[in-house]
Amino acid sequence: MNGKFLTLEGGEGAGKSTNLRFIEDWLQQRGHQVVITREPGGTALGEAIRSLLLDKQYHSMTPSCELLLMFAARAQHIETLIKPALAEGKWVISDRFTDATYAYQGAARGLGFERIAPIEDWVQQDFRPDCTFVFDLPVALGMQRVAQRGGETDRFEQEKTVFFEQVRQAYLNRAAQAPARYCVLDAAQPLDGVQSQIVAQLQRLSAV
Ligand code: Z5A
Repeated sequence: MNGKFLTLEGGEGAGKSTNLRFIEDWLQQRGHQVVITREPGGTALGEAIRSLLLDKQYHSMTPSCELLLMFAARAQHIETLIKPALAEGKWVISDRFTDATYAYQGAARGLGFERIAPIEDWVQQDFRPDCTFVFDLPVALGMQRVAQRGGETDRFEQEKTVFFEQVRQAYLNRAAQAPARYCVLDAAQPLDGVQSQIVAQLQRLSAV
């Protein structure tokens, strides 16, 4: 059995973490071996880099520093976790991957997609997800869900609405440019509605 690499993307509160487990269960029930991971993070080194990236004390971190830390964590993640798992025929599901870098650092931080593309090519060569789920919902609704969930905010969650509007638009633009790789979900729907959209796509993916 061949594994696939799936990534989950979207703004904050979009439901990625909630549906990661749903996807894992759905695939496991059909006999697939599944590895769940996240970015930034996924490895011991990557999780250490994640702590730096989310820590509010580094509010002066420059966009370039942020970008390079994302790719530093990703290089480790791809070589030591993602590719070995795929080589064993497992499905790998990552809560965020390089599309987040385009949306957050490229669009919202203003670095531009053209700065990111060569680094992506250098770190990943031609390695890309088989499918990227984009959990799309109005920014205000995502923020409301996060507020209802409670807990402490991280360095990114302190950004203003306009930042998250740019993130949302960047995801939609990227999905529109390469529709074969993306599955845009209406994440504003109740959970069962979101999950039936996911199942429709998983059925397509596991059939090929
Ligand atoms: N980042 C970056 O800048 N560049 C990069 O390259 C990468 C990442 C890889 C950490 O990501 C930060 O890193 C992230 C971008 C940046 N910062 N931000 N913002 P993260 O994924 O760890 O953090 P996050 O996106 O903020 O996660 P989140 O806010 O937890 O979102 P979520 O996982 O999509 O949401 P959730 O926890 O599944 O759901 C939120 C709540 O809504 C929860 O109470 C659910 O029960 C509820 N929920 C979920 N779905 C529904 C539906 N359908 N109806 C009603 N309620 C729902």
